[in-house]
Amino acid sequence: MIHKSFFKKSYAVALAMSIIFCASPLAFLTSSVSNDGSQEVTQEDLKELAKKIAVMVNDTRAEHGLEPLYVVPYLCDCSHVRVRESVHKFSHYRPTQEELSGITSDEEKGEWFSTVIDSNLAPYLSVEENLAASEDPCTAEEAFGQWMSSTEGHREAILNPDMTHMGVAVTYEHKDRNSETYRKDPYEWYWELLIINVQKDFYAVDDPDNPGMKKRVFVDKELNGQYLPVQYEIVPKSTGDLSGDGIVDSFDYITILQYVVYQEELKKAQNGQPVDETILAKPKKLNDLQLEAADCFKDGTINYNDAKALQRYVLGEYKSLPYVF
Ligand SMILES: [Ca+2]
Repeated sequence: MIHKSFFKKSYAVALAMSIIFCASPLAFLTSSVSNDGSQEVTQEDLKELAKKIAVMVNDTRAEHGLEPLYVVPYLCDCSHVRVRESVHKFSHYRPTQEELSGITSDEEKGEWFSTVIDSNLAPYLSVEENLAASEDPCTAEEAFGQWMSSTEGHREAILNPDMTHMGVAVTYEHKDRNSETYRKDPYEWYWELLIINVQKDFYAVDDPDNPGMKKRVFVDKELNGQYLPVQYEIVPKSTGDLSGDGIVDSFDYITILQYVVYQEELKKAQNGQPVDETILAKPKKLNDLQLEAADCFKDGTINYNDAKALQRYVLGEYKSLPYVF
């Protein structure tokens, strides 16, 4: 039995807070503004903004040749807790009970933000937090742009190649324009991005170089409910069209083949059989729609037969997909 403490836990805390000053039209909300400046901001509006941030994170990572981060519902909940805390105390230290009840805030008092994550639910090796507060109005593009042009670790957190999963939350807190609070701190929009590097799963497999011996191989861990954010998603136009360009061709075949090869290798690892570690090191990620499109026999499983069916379709042997016997 290999002990978990094999991994050293580090808090790569991006002390990454930024204050954003924005002044562009509020084009992204369908909400109304009332006389006192307060807005009807719905949970849907806030979720939409959070999604935009998640998509921008992955678009930016893709531009830099990095793997996308999965969004995890649990991490989004953690992020939501943190973004609400930020309204009371804009800091990577969490507000104390006193501070939450409005008593003066001490910047360096309280627990680290990382305590918001239960490491049993999201076993992380490192965690980073980007915070932003902005005046009204502000768009997701501006909030994100501010992080990317920051020199205080925000950009590094987003472009950290080791990171694997994220949670995002946005909140709006109306402040009375005549209040002392508003004069001191005119921020009404708060943005929070949690990025973690999840500890990999490992399996003991037969070591072909040392007969009778086992060796450890590592594979990416899946967190409950994880998904690639929607606007990042490829939307297949038909069964077999994994790339979403409306054509079923050899590129789609290669994509499904890579996916199947990875899955087969993963199965071998789980069964303790010798594996090709170079394959396990690069998981092929498909979104739910792609998985549906990859199921060429519509039998609920995806394996070499589906890859073969797709190939036969590309070669003209099968006239249509899904293939019906
Ligand atoms: Ca295609």
